[in-house]
Amino acid sequence: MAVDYSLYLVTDSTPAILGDKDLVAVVKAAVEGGATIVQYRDKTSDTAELVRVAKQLHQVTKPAGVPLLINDRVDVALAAGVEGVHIGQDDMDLKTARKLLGPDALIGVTANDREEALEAAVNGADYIGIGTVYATPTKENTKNVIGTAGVQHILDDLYLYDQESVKTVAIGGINASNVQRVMYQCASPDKDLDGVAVVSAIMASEDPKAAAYHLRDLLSRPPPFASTADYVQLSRNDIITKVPTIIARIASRKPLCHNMTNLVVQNFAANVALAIGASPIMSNNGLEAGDLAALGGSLVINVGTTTPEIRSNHLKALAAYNAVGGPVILDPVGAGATQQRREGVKALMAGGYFDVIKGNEGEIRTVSGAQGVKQHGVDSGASQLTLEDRITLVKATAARESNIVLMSGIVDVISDGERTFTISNGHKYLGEITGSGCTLGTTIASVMAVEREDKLLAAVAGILMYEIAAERAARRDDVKGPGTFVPAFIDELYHIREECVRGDGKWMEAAK
Ligand code: 3NM
Ligand code: MG
Repeated sequence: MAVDYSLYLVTDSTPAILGDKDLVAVVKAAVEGGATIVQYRDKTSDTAELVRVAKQLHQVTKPAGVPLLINDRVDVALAAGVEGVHIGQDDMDLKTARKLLGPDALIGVTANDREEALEAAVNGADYIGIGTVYATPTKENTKNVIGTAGVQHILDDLYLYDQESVKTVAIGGINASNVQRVMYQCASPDKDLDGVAVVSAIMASEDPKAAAYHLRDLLSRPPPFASTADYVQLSRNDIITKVPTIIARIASRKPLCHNMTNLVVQNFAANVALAIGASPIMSNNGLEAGDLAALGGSLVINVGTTTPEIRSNHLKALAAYNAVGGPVILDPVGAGATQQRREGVKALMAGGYFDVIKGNEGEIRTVSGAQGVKQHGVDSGASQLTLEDRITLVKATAARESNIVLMSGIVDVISDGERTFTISNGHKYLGEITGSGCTLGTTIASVMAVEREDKLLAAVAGILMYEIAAERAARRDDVKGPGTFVPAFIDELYHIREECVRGDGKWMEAAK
């Protein structure tokens, strides 16, 4: 019998989660709402009580065709005659459990890393519960928070070692706010996740039926921010012909470009947005982000001068834009410079989806998880990687996050995990003024608001407009250095926009 793992309910009888609700009634409601498999998890009751409750639960799950599994206890599963067990790394070993329960029983195993997952798969587990995805108060002593990247890594390995037939669910901190993103970002190119396991998202709900129904509904479709277009190859010629049309669209649609940016560049970023034809709003209030996201624009989150309070605003805004699929760019300024920044960037990436993550070499290395990246301030500093290594890192990080990663530098590297480009435009004056990285984010976000089909093309368009404008400004006779460069740069962004509106795309010939 094929088992549907999509919404896996793990029960919890502790007052902190169950409250004064009745366990059997909650499971009944959850099954009515659409839970597809249930695990009875009770770490404290006596054996007799476990068997008694398991039988009651089975009377609820069995008529619905929903398998019931018992956590840890093979003896209880046998006594209650349920469909199987779920065993952790400290419980009875899988082979013995299989011997006792027989070939038809469902047996699942918890795995934290690739070794545990592969061992479970090789020894015949029906499914693997992979976690802990996100830190959760529901389970004490979780060993490792592995994030969606960790889950994806395990799925990669299961495929690589010919274990793709084992089913997988992710567990830990999954709820309605992140379930679609978890499914989207955990998927590896060759093996998808089969479902999610939740405790508190259903067990702690006042209306478990509605909670389960809502989760099932969310699981039935991709997140609003998922790429809809299939990857199309983009030749240099495609880019040259498409970019001016896309940029002309900014001027005609005047998309809202919402910047939650640092104290240093507020004014400059607003001027850049205006110059390219977007409509800037510089709001750091997360509570109004829902209203702003509804206007159909895009969001830049720049952590240049962030604090814990600002971060909570960032997280609110991120959720609001994710909910409607509005493009969001993360600028992890100085990500590796301090412990606060490293943790802050982690919290943001765990808290929502970024369509684009843009940063310099040190920042992107930190985002990718490299340890001990030396970053003294927010400046880029000298490159420590070869171009080849930068390309490999950017591509792998984009594939891992299922998004777009841009590593800026003398040569910019940008990838969506499948398609990778290098761009060599720009001018050294961009490194001599403040806010050039931040306002590149503003520019890319503005383009992304009007080019929703191909996000990579949108980001490339933003970079080219920005960097070619810088080249043109630096060449002007009236530009003597960084000070005179700034107003000339804003002028040239404006001129390029006007040329695009006139249908004149000759400026794109400078693209390198
Ligand atoms: N196992 P919630 S995390 C039962 O990592 C369990 O193996 C985990 O609870 C693991 O959905 C967890 O409320 C609790 O976050 C998940
Ligand atoms: Mg256990």
